[in-house]
Amino acid sequence: MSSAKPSSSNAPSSNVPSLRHDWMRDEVSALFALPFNDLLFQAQTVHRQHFNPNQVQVSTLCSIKTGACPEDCKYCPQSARYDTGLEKEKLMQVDAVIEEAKAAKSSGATRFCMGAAWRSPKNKDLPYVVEMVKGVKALGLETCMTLGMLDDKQSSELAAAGLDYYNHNLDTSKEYYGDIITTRTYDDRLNTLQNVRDAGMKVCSGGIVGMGEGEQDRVGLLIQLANMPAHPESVPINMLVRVEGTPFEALDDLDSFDFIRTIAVARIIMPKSHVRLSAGREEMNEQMQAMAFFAGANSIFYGEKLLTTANPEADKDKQLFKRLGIEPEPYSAVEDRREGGNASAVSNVSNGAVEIFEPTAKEAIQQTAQATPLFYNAVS
Ligand code: SAM
Ligand code: DTB
Ligand code: SF4
Repeated sequence: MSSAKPSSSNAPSSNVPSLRHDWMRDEVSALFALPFNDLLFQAQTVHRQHFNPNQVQVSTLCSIKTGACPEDCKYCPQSARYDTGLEKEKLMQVDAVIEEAKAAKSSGATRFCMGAAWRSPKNKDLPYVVEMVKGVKALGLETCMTLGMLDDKQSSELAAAGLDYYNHNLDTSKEYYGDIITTRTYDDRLNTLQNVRDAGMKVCSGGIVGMGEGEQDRVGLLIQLANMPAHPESVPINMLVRVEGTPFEALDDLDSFDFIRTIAVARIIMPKSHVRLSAGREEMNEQMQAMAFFAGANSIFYGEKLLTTANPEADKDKQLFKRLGIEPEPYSAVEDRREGGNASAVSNVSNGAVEIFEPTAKEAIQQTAQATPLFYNAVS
């Protein structure tokens, strides 16, 4: 096994297949149908060609505007159409958001994701949101927002403010979408993703597993994402959080292996994207989370709350990372991963051959200690 560091060379590797954007349904279905061990082995092999397998990117969520959303997404506790007992809240003050971001940074997050229960932002709200982006970015955090649908002007304004990522999930396949949401279309979603790309922001887009969809809907979702002209840099895979009062409160348990398979297939067909083990971790035991990391998940939401529902306690995640020898991904490692960017900075290229990246324990400790001391110190 090599202990080579990631090369800073720009030389392309002859052994790493180039990214594909022409995945066929049959091919992706065949990945889902692989024996579980074969699928995980393939996913882990691909993962090691592009990422340090022992690093996981750490993001913290903040709900900047909660509840009373006019949309009818059947999974969502924030829709005004369902009685979920949620207290609605107006748009947070900019200062309060910055305080939350400071706290997230000091507990080890490198990205701060701000979410609003809007169909789309109103132009009167945009100046406040822009100030939030600027303030959070000034703290040295990556910024992400999820505010609903954006037009081209709003996208450009957010990009100009310095917003790094925009989260906008496709949620499921085009075919199943109408069974989940009727107040907007799949094409509305795709249009916003196009506006985000055109404005030069990085795309965070994924979906939810466990909404009663079939395997072909998971295939359809992942093909939709992978066949975009550029893969989303971040692909959140959420396990449905069944919230009382929503139409999906009593759906059946999801088969854990189907969830892990979805992560593994996402890893294989979008090899350079961060795949996020997103909502639903509160319901997962540590073994399942470890399996998700093995399948190629390399990002999490960190902190006791997602937007309105529970997430594992920060200390629990620190302990889990420690037990698995996982370190938070340093901020520097998450830069410039866009397709066409310096992609080989994250794979290990030596004389055209791919080496599997496996840092020595000492290297791993040094990297982490430099990157996110607060996260690391708290568990040492
Ligand atoms: N309103 C904006 C929108 O829908 O794009 C942004 C906020 S919305 C809550 C962000 C994402 O959270 C949704 O696209 C969905 O994928 C995810 N989500 C919402 N409720 C969920 C639940 N109960 N379980 C899992 N994921 C959920
Ligand atoms: C994403 O894919 N999942 C996050 C984030 N993007 C915005 C949201 C999960 C929400 C889970 C339900 C809640 O806490 O309200
Ligand atoms: Fe509104 Fe977003 Fe929830 Fe849909 S997912 S109801 S758009 S907050």
